[in-house]
Amino acid sequence: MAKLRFLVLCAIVLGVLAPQFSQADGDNTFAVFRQKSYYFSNSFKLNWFKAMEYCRTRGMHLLSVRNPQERDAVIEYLDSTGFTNTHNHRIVWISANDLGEEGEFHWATTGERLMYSNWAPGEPNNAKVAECTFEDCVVMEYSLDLIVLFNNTFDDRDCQREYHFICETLLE
Ligand SMILES: [Ca+2]
Ligand SMILES: [Ca+2]
Repeated sequence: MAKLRFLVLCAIVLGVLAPQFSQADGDNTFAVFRQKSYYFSNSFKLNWFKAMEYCRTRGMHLLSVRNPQERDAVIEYLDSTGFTNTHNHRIVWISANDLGEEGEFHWATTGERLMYSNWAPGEPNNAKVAECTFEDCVVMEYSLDLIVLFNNTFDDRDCQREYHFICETLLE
């Protein structure tokens, strides 16, 4: 009986401590902000399709940035990861694309048309990538380079190129 009580006590103590351990393990690529959870692939890059798949394997979705509030929230999250302090340049895949119809951008993970105009100057330009291949997937770009500044603006890019990416949980 004493042993059982000890086991129950251990289970309670572990249950209380577990969330603190998971926060303290240094994995700040996953965090909850403004009721959304985000995941930032800060250590590896994938093409747009594989980024979509990767997010789904985590039960999440590739990021959609549908308005200034969602943009602010994800910037706040990215700043909290420390990545901004150590990198002057950051490009991440987001779910916007015009794969279905040229020039008609939609958020893959919500199906909504892209209404938020956050394009970098001159974008989207549907640049030619190769014979019969043009830019159809969208990144959000941040750059402090002295020549060109990008303040988390959108740009269409070649879907096969590999970039970091952000997953999120969508609000109900
Ligand atoms: Ca295009
Ligand atoms: Ca472009």
